[in-house]
Amino acid sequence: MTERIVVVGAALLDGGRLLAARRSAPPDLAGRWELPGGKVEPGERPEAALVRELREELGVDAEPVERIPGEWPLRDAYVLHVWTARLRPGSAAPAPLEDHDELRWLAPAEIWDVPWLDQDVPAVRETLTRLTAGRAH
Ligand code: DCM
Repeated sequence: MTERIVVVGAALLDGGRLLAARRSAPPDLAGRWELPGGKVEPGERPEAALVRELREELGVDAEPVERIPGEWPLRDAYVLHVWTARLRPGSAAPAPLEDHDELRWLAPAEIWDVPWLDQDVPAVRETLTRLTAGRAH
């Protein structure tokens, strides 16, 4: 059986806005926007992977809040899981340190202003539902 590799993505929320990150690589994904994150390493808990990836990619100190129900297939054996997350007090502001060349905090009315990766769209839609219901901040 092919091993399934989980990629964790973060719906990072602050003040009712969602962080979107524009990929700079690889060429077929560059220019599209995603929920930042990356691959869970062998033996690593997904929540720990999320915190690690956000530190590496954005320089922030974040904490996972809750899993968005569902999973979405990526290329090969990868599958995307998404958590909402927030910045811990005292965290630096996010910066595009690797993988991304632009970041935007999107208010609910702006969520669809950027071309998201297709596979991220269902999780973004679910996050928007939570934001507008006032259940995630
Ligand atoms: N990926 C994705 N959506 C995300 C995060 C990652 O589709 N929100 C994909 C892009 C890569 C793979 O997962 O094909 C691994 O991501 P990375 O290169 O960031 O480790």
